Amino acid sequence: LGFAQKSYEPNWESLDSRECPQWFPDAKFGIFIHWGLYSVPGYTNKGTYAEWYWNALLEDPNTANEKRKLRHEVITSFHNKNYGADFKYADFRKDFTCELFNPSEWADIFKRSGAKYVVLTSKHHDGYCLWPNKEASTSFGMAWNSVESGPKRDLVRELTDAVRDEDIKMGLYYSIWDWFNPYWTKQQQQLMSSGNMAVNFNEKADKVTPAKKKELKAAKEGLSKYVHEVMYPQFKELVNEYQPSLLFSDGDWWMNDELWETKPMLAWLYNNAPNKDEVVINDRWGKGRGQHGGYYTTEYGAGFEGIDKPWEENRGIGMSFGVNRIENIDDYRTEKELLFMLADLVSRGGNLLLNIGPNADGTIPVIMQERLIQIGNWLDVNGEAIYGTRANSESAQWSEGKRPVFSKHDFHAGFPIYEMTIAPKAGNAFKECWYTRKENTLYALTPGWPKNNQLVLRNLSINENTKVSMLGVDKELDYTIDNGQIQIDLSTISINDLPC
Ligand code: FUL
Repeated sequence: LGFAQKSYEPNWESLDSRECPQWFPDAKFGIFIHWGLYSVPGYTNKGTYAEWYWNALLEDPNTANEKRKLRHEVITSFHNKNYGADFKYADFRKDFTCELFNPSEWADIFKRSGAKYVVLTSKHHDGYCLWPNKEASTSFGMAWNSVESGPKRDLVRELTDAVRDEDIKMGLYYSIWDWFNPYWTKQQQQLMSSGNMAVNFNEKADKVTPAKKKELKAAKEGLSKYVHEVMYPQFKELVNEYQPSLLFSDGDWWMNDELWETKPMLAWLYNNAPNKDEVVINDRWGKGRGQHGGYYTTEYGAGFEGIDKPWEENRGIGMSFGVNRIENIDDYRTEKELLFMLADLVSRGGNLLLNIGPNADGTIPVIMQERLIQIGNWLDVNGEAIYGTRANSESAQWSEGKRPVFSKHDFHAGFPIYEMTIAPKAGNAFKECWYTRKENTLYALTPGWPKNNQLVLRNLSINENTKVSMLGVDKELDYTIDNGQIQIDLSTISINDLPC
């Protein structure tokens, strides 16, 4: 008998027919890392992304919307005051020193956080690479990678090895969009720095002047050169050399998947990657989010509900991905908020990819370390209700009280309103609860201890043979069932029984 391996074609129907490898929906919790030249200034106005520093600096305020205009002004004045108007973004290379970067210390913290995967920015939109490659050396006409400049270290290699040593999956973020790649034409570069404006290559022939036609042709050639001479080689090198378990593509919205030529690249990945059975991809390949790819993403958003596709919400602990040094304690999510967020996302079948923004010297801000360890301490006891679970679609969720209200996916949205999930309703029992499921076990995650030690859950199909217990406490709990309502008696648990 011959078992032919399925081979994938460069179209979405074929690519989408590939099941997302199981390790991903089982993992539930990952750590995102945004680290690069932008970590040197580590600055932006609150509520915007610090890793967009260069773009904001070069932005044309006359064509930018209000929000971008403000960011441009704030960053320009900060930059001129502290570095001088002649100081170029590329000059930050000498200060991206990473002299305190200790990959095994990072990996140890990740291990203690309970994260099952890590995703590092191998190249963000600024094009600067954290691994050595020919394209980020010669095509820029200057050293545009961390081995030939900055720390002189292959940061992707060092972190990949350390993370794998801790038995955590290593993934890479790779921006297919590179703002100011020299292969872009002048016009393209201008467009790139003036907002999220896509080049319209399809302008109607009768509306296009000969000069514009020439410009578009040059832009198209520049793009194709970029795709074939920069993006493809870099992507293939990352896959072959580092064998990332996950590829988080980004920056796709600027053009469509035909122009980016991402489908052939993905068919190559699925057919030829050395680790093709385990590699997972996200959904940012030029066809909108939540449409195609291995799993769907939201960003500072609410995630999804009731879909079969694996998905992941990604966000910072504060308001930015790259470190923003002006964020203060109140800008960071608390332990409780993060745990509620995790429980809520996982109860709907999603993952949380929580971002940290290390400093340019290679240290991780201590508050970020602390939050990760706090999550890990909770997962040490309660991980069984998280890892490897699935959404519990059968039983009611949030049977009483309101479900949280989330802001719709919004590019720079603040925080969804998790607060309201916390407040207990009047009465003597918490009714709010998140459910997850694994085989025959249903897990109920409650946001607090119920008054009178009586936890009431509704609309669950439970019978007298069901055993009820609390994770971390070695006791069976008594309960009564009344009309689909189950009342669990927690009075036998004393504070000393609780592991955390
Ligand atoms: C966005 C990027 O523009 C942000 O800078 C960040 O990397 C986030 C994860 O994706 O689309």
